[in-house]
Amino acid sequence: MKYEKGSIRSIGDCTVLNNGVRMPRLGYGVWQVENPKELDAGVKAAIRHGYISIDTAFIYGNEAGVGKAIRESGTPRENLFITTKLWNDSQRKGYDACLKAFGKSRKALGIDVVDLYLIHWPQKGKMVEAWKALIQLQRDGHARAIGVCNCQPHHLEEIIQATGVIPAVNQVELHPWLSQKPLLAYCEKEGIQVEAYSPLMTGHLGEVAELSPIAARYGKTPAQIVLRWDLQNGLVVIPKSVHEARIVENCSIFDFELAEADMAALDALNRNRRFLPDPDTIDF
Ligand code: 1BO
Repeated sequence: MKYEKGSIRSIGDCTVLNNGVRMPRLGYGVWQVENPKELDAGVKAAIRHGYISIDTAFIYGNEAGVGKAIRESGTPRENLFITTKLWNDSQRKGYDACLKAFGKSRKALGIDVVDLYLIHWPQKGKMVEAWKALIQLQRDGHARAIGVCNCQPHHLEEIIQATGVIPAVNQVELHPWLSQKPLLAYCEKEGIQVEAYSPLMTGHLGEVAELSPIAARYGKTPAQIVLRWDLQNGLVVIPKSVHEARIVENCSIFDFELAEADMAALDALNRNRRFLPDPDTIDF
């Protein structure tokens, strides 16, 4: 999706997925938030500061905590956008196990309908059956939108060719050192929304020296520059932090716009460097 100058001005701004569902462009990610008190405080702070979208997964072990925090937040469920993900062992066990795994996640979250359900990692030879299960979940009204994570074009081709159903979202590791431009071009052509996880490079952002002068010129932090770069690249992005000040910092990105030259400068930082495993060589 091409960025239109002047667009994306508020935390409530959404992208429209390929099935018409609206998904907030900024979300709050809870990967590695294992401490229940930090999770509770983090989710509630995020909602208090205007985040609408919360991204969890079965494997994070915190779906129940997310569910509790959103119920206690006072924000009506229908005003929030909740994503969770199918873990690999269920995918490997096949179609019925995938349906069962979804039931478990939904129960843990304590919600009837999941806004977005994603296959967490491609598992060789197993993804088509899992994708069929997700299609059924969506047809039955249990998930408003369905998608995948960590997919390269060949993974996407496999499930699209087998089912004719195009994922709404592909959530991938994406940051200045891994800009995934060929994947973005493929997804744009197919109408798949790309969602960036680990946008702040799992704590390595400070190593990107080029960001500081750009941040100083805008009166922003390097993290805010990167998150704004994601938005202007047409991405959905889900930064994580358990610190309220950081949660606020990460959503204070709607009052400025990166110039084209700065977008290009960030695009040029790519090193094809992953901090997470390569989906084509994972062994879990
Ligand atoms: C193993 C989990 C990676 C981020 O979702």
